[in-house]
Amino acid sequence: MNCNVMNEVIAAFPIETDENGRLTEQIPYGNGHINDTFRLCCKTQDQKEKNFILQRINHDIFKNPSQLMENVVHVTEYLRGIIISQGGDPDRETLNVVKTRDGANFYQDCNGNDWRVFPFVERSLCLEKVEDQKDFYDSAVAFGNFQKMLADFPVETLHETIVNFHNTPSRFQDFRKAVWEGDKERVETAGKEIAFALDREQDTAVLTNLLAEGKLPLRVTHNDTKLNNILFDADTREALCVIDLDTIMPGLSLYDFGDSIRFGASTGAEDERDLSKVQLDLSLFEIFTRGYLKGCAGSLTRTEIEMLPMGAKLMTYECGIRFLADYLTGDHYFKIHRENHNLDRARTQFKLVADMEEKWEELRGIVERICPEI
Ligand code: ADP
Ligand code: GN1
Ligand code: MG
Repeated sequence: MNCNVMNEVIAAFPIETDENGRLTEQIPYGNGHINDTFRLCCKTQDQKEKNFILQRINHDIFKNPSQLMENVVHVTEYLRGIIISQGGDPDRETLNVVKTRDGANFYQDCNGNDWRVFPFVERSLCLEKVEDQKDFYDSAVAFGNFQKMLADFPVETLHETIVNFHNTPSRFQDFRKAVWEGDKERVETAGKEIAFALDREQDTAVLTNLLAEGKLPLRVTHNDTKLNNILFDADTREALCVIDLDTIMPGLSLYDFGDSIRFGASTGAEDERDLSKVQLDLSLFEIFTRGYLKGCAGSLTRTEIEMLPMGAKLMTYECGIRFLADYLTGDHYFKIHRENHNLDRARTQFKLVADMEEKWEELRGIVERICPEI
């Protein structure tokens, strides 16, 4: 990053960089696959430390940053109101957008890149994997509660930041195109994985069909409920704040449930190369299910509950075909940090799908045990 551009960006926000306050450090931050994130450390006039998150919005992926930021501001202001009415702390329990000095939601630099700033949530932790089952349970309650808090949000005001984001049949078409048009050598290397994905075409429309038939309700959902998209309180270790709000859109509760399971209930990392380490942990599946139902506080319908295992399987499969399509077409979407990174990621997702298929009756049994009425 050109230092002058960074200075230009930082100067656009009311951050302590004037003659009295000063910016002490700017460091690349976090493990997101999409945006470029920095932590800005500042010293205020009275020598207090104040931190911010500065992010370059990935505009190859988010084509309309203005609409995206409108969603984020609208949702976070709405959540602020609810958190205040419930006696919570709105500076820690939701993201808050720092407007530019001109009052805009984001800043476009001289190269056409779009930047936004959030106050850094202090004394918080971000987990890349489940370290303690309670963390996973708490994250489930928080994601369920997040959906519950947005139940009456005016959904018609939300922009669709990525069209067909969790439309699995549409993702499947993109995947098939990537197989046709992708790098020949890579298509050959990934022959086994491609066959695995193509074999499961018939599953792809299960949820979208139920939605079209009116059997599943459309809700305001987060759509990217990885464990590292939630902050925990470093003192109490309780789930504190749902972050990464770029994909808040109308969706299915099963998308949020499923995406959390695919990431958090795996015994291995998303990019683990040793597939013998990757399985679905049934006790984590159970714990997350209990927490999510608690957070949703009775709002899920019978069909949604019945479909929880399918949500987990389809979100894992969908993520797998997205990683694989990106590998085949040259790694332009997800950030990679090593050769074949996206292929490794696709392999873990498919390993998990296969394991879920083997454990299918157990998954259904767990849901039935938790909700005997279905
Ligand atoms: P991406 O879309 O690239 O995943 P995120 O918005 O998830 O970007 O941010 C990347 C990481 O930065 C998060 O996983 C978290 O560790 C950290 N982070 C983001 N926002 C905040 C915040 N307001 N306070 C503290 N940490 C944050
Ligand atoms: C991306 O931004 P991040 O890293 O939280 C992706 C998700 C994928 C996830 C896989 C906007 O999430 O859809 O499930 O990677 N986000 C976008 O780890 O595509
Ligand atoms: Mg993220």
